[in-house]
Formats: sequence, structure tokens, C-alpha cells
Amino acid sequence: AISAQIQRSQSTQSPEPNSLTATQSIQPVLRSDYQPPAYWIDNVELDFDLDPRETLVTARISVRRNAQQSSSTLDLAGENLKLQSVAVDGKRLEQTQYQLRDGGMTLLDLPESCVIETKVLVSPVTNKSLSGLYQTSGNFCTQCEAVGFRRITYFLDRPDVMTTYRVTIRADKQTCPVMLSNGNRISQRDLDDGRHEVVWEDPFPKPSYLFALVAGNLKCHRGTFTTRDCRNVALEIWVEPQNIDKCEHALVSLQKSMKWDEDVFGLQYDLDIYMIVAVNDFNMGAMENKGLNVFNSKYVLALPDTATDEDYMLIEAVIAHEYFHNWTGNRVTCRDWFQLTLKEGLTVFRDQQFTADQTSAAVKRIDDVSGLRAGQFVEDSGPMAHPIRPESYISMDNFYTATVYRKGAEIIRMYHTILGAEGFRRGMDLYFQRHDNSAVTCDDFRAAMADANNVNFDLFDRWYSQAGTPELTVSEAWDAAKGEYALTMTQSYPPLPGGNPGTEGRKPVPLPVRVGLLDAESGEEIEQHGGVVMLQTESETYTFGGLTAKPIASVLRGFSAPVRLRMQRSNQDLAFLMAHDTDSFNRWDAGQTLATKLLLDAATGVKNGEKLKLSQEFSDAFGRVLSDDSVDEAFKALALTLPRESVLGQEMDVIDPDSLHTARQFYRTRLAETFQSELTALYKNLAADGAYKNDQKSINRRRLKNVVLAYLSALETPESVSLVADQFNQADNMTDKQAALSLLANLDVPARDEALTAFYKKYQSDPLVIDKWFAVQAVSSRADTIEQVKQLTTHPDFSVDNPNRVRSLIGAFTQNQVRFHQADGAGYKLLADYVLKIESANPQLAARLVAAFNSYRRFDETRQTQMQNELKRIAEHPGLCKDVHEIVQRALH
Ligand code: 0A1
Ligand code: ZN
Repeated sequence: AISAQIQRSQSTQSPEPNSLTATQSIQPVLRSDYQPPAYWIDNVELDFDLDPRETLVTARISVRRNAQQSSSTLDLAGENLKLQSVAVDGKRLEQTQYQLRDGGMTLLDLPESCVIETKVLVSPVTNKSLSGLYQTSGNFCTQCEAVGFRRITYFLDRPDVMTTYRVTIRADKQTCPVMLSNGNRISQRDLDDGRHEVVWEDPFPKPSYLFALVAGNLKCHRGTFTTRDCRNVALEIWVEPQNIDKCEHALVSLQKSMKWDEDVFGLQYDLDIYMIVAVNDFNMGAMENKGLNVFNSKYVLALPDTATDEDYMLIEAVIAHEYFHNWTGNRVTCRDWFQLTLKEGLTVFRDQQFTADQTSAAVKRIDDVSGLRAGQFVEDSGPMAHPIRPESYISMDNFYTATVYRKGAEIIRMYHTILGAEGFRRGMDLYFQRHDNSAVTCDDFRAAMADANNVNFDLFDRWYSQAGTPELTVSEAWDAAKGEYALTMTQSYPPLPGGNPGTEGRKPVPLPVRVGLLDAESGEEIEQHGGVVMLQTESETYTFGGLTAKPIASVLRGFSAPVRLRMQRSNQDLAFLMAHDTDSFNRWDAGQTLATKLLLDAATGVKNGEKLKLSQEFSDAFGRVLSDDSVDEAFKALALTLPRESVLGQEMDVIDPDSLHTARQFYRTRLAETFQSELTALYKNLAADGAYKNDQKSINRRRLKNVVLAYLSALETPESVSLVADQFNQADNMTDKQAALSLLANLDVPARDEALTAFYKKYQSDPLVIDKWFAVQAVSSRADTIEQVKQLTTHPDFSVDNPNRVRSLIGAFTQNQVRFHQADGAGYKLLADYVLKIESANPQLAARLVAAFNSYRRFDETRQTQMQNELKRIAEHPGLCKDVHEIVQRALH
């Protein structure tokens, strides 16, 4: 009977994990199908006998029938497990008492409560999907969100089943001196066969996706934090030994995050220990496992010589994000995966507010909105468009999207805008009061916000169920006789590719629109007319009286709602707002809008073979920003930067990457020529700062310096090339070095190859820096970039098993609009080849890469056909994994 069991279980292990065998279903999971579980779990004991090829996992789960259900049948999820035995209340089951099926096991005729014990074997070293238990740089590590726990043991692997865990780990003492899991270490002892054992207990009930285990040869950078209630928390950052000197920034970031959450939300940490582990192979940024976060090493390790200012900022933000999840995600979690934005939208909003408080709120807002427009807006207008709370999925891993995260955060921000900081805090307090230690829905969050403030948020439901980016069209009218100025606002949804859930019968959404009026003569704010208007219907007119002259309106200040603003404005009005708006976001946005108009005109000019001319209006405005000493350097850097090609492309009926690139390059060069002396002087001033410092002022100055250097580099004169090369050679920090290297990478000069060679040699042993080396070449605007990228895929340091490396070469290349969309289709072929190369080993990563084809309908017919053909080639690949299958099917639909 035992051998039969083993044979049967082995047959459930398909040779290609996640691939679609004939029997496996590709039926989507539907939000409307939610059912509470048949059983709850009171506690679980897990034993791990760690071994690279054959780890034995023993699970004892105490289950109790859900009083609301009467079934004695229990479905446990399980994937890629070699079942050894299953017993109920100590009695081994006969084959007739359970059924093994694809994706799990069904137990029949269970009593009302019992203990189920399963023993399974898993193989960490061959697990390249980085989901479940795997090895990274020789260490053991787990990733369970969303559905990785079922690759470790048979379980009710769903977030509404929360339980307490006791975890015993045994492993070889030599290779695994360190063995970690969630909660508190309660015992540790040596065994007699060269192995040792540790037991961890997590007192907080948690869903299985928050389970974690790490074991291997790691070193610890330690710190402490004292909570407001005077409890001492041990902080531990675990890394590979060679990285032990790169942890201080992560530690300080954690301490700042803990303090901020106490100050702003009154939320304290709840265990005596908080651990962070940095690993090299990770599909995402980081994971908030209870008390034991696992991080992509990119978001932990930093020294000035190896990490840029942006890296430092991202590390602080990701550490904060994962820490904030302890309350928004862990203590209160999601009932089902459709509710993902409940924890992610809210936690992104919280980390954005944190970074705004640590740095500059205006600059942070501009950076976030730029990211939203470049990523989420594109997603929201293509085949993957979905509501922040999706209606269906084939692979949940495909829904960790910009929409769920970033648009989700914008929806939370609107509650904050409407309620103010205090009202929002009242809503949060009530949310925790009602739902601590439970698994809830987006509706529960919305209800807490409404009830705590006695307001009605019923219409906000539409933000959760409708896909697509609303357009807000604003027109103005001035009645000189009455002294009245009126703004008419109308909202609508542009059509989306057919069949997308969340696009039928879309209704108007509530939009808080922050508005201000400026005196057209003096440029001063007309105070009594500033504030937020609520557009709740399709169209409304707002009238502002008591005026003596037509004002200039500033609309959607701070980007108070996630919409595309359509407002006809003259170039003069935009230039006026660029100079005078008291709202920094709109001041910046006016410049971007003006630049977009002019660059799109220029792109049309390129296409028609016209001779291009730099607009005098824009040149004047640029000059004013350049010499404005009232703004900080980071803001100035942003205001001087032209919109990205990918953002400009969105505004074209048919994206023309070549003329856009030419037009934008023309503008960069002409601006550099026009302001050569001012730019040179500014560069000299900023470059005279002396040795590296990492205070905010120095960071802002480096940011501006590198924007200025980019303009000067566009001159492509021998002097400008040496300026860039000198910065590269003399830089005492990675920010300046990488900035110079990226600029050189675009050029056709000997200094380019010299710099690339020197950089490689110097940082050869540091994978995170070598990622940068791959990426700067992949995003180069040079005509031979595709050839270079192909070459680099054969470089000894390129590896398909390491997601950071794949993203730094292939992922970065897909962001290179002008070269990825090269007219001969070579870029498309390259991507498709790589997707097929990695899809069976790492479906999640392959699915993310293939999404670069999602915008294909936005291009000309030739490119459309080329991309479509690559998509079809992928779709027809035998045994294609379901993650890629889902993306490709939606695209081809
Ligand atoms: N919850 C994490 C993101 C995350 C999601 C899935 C993962 O594996 C497939 C890993 C991490 C966060 O929001 O930070
Ligand atoms: Zn998150």
C-alpha cells in the first residue's frame, strides 16, 4: 500500500512545475465563487529535516469543522510534493480514505475535529521557480505568497485560514549554522549526527502565506528598538558573510519606520524580535513574513560605493513597506486573494507618506505620479486592465500589479484627502478595533473609514469594481460682468479592449479635485477659492464669484485623483503656472504638459520631414526654471527633465517610437546648446561639493548635477564627453559613477568602452553592481543595442536563474522604447525567445517579462503584426506554464 501511495503521489509531480498538463484545469478562479472553508485550523506543527534534494516535511495540523458547514470532506492544497504518508489522529490512512488529485488531496469522512499528519518530500535545490522552499546561494529559503505554502506541505493554503505555528528545523550544523522561522526561538540543541535542531513558535495566528523559513550560512547585523511602551525589540539583519558591512542603512531605515508608525498611526511592534534576511534570488522586492521578512538583497545592501542615492531611498521605502505590513496585512489580513489591494494599496500609501515625511513631500509626489503614469496607466488601458479588486484570475501571481499596488494606493489617498489626516486616523483606528487578528475585505476597510467619520462612501465601491483610467475633462468660462469664473468638469471612461472584466456599464466615480485660483496679474493665490471640490456625477459646474479679473486655475493639485486630466490650455497659461503655481506638483506638471504638447508636435514634424525648431516659449520657461533659486535642487532636477518617451507615446494615436526619440533628442540637444554656459556654470557649482555626504541636501544636489550633466552630454562635443568621463573616473560614490556611465553608454566614443571595462573590472564580485552594468547597456539609445544585448546574454555573468540579472538585461531592454520596438522586429524576437527559455523554470518571472507585449495594439500595423506573431508563437509552445498562458491569452483576445 505504501509503495502504491508513493507511486501515485509521484505522478502528481509534473516534470515542468506549473505547466498545463491535459488534465490540469485552466479555469479561472472567480471572486464571486468565494466560500468559507469547510474546516478551520487551530494550530500547526511543522518539522523540517533540511536536505538540498530530499527535505522531509512533517505537518501536524489540528482541524475543526467550520460550524457553518456540514461537510466531512476536506480539500488540502498541495503541489510538487512527494507524499510519504498521511494519518488522522495517529492512524495511517488507507488509499480509499483520501484522494490525490492535481493541485492537492481530498480527505473523506473526517470527524468534527482531528489531527492530520502528513509527511512529504520536497527538493529545494531543483526548485527554480523561487516559490515554496528553494535554495539561493546555497542557503535554504521560502516564499509562500500567494500560493507557495502548498509547495511545502498539504494545507488549507488560503489567507482566511489563520493559525499559530510551531516550527522545528533540523539541518547539518556545518552548512546550516543559522536556522530561522517566524516568532520566537524557544529551544536549540545539537543532535548526535552532525546536525542540530531549533524550535520556533509564533504566538500570533497567521495565514500560511506569511510563513517563512531560512537556513544556511549567514551573519547578523544587530540593533535594537524600544517601543513607546518601553519594550525592547531585537533587530537582526541576516546576510551572506561578505555583505555584513552593508547593513547599517537597512537597520536605520527599520528603526525610522518603527518610530514613524508609532508617531503617525499609534502602531507598535508586537514581537520581541524582528528579522530581515537578504537573498540574491527573489522574484519580487521583499516579503513581509511575520517577524521574518525575506528581502531581495537589492533592497537591503548599501554602501556609497555600490548603491546610488535612489537605491538608498528605495531600501528605506521597501523596509518601511514590509514593516508597515505587520499591521496592514499581517494583524489584519485579506479574506481572499481578490482583496489583495486591502493590504497592498494601503501599505503602499503608508510607505509613500513615510518617504514624503523623511524627504520632500512635493518631490515624492512627483516621483510617484510619474511612476503611476508610466506603469499603471499603460496597464489600465491594455489587455491586462483590471479593477484594483480583480474579478478573476488564472494565476494569482499575475495580479501583483501596478493597478493593485499603485492605483490601490491612490484610492486610499482619496479617503485621506477627503477626511484629512485626523479623519483618516479615526478610520484606521476603527479598522484595527474591529478587525484585529482577522481576515477581511476591501468593503470592511471602506466601512471603517465611513463609520468612523459619519460619511457615506458607498460610491467608492465603483473604484473597486471598475477597470480603466477615468478622463477628467475641464473647461472654463469667465463672466466679466458678474465677476464669475466657472469650471465645468466632466468624467468619462475611454473604451478598453473588449471582454475585460470591470469594463461593462462603468459609472461615474467620486473624484476629489483640489483646485486653486491664481491672480493672472500678480501670480498670487486667491486664498478664498482654494480647496477640494467633489465630483460625484458625470458632470458638474463649479462657480467662483467676487472676482475682478479672469484668474488662472490650477486644477487637480497634488494629483488628488488618479485620472487623465484633459484641459485645453494655452502655452502662456502653462508657462504662467510653471512660474507661479503655489502647488509644487502642478507647477511641475504644467511644465510637463507644455513639453508634451511641443514634443508631440515635433514628433509629427519629424515624421513629415520638417525642419525642427526649439519653441521660444519652452526655451524661456526652461531658462526661468534654471535660474530660479527659490526651489530646491531635487524639484529643479524634475522640472528640467523632459517627459519620458514611454509617457509621450501614450498621448499619440499610434505610437511612433522613432520620431518621438528623434524629437526628444532634438529638444535635449537644442536646450543644451541654448543654455550651455548656464548649465556649465551650474554643473561646476554642484560638482564643487567635495567628498560624498548622504544628507538630503547633498542628495538633491547630486540629483540636479546629474540632470545637468545629461544635458551637457547631449552636446556630444569633446569637452562634454571629457566632462562625463571625468565624473566617471573621479566619482567617490555610485550615484555619480552610474549616472556618468549611463550617459557614456549612449555615445559612440572610446571613453564608452573604457568606462564599461573599468566598471566591470572594479565591481566584478558584486552582483548588484554588475546588474547595473548590464542595465546601462540594455537601455542605451545606441543603434546597436539589440546586438549588444544579444551578446550580453552569452556573457559568463549572465544567468537565467537569477531574476535580478534577467530583469537587469532583458527587463531593462523592454523599457528601452526606441530599441525594443526597432522596426525589424528583432527586439520582439529576443524577448519571446527569452520568455520561452525561462517559462517552465520560473513562470512568475516569464509572465512579467511577456507583459511588455501588452501595448502592441498601440503601434503601427507592422509592429502590431510582429508582436502578435511572437505572442502566437509563445501561446503555441507545448506545455506553456499557466502564468504566461494567462497574459498571452488576454493579449491575443
Ligand atoms: N507582499 C509583498 C510582495 C510579494 C508578493 C509575492 C511574492 O512572491 C511571489 C513575493 C513578494 C510586498 O508587497 O512587499
Ligand atoms: Zn506589500
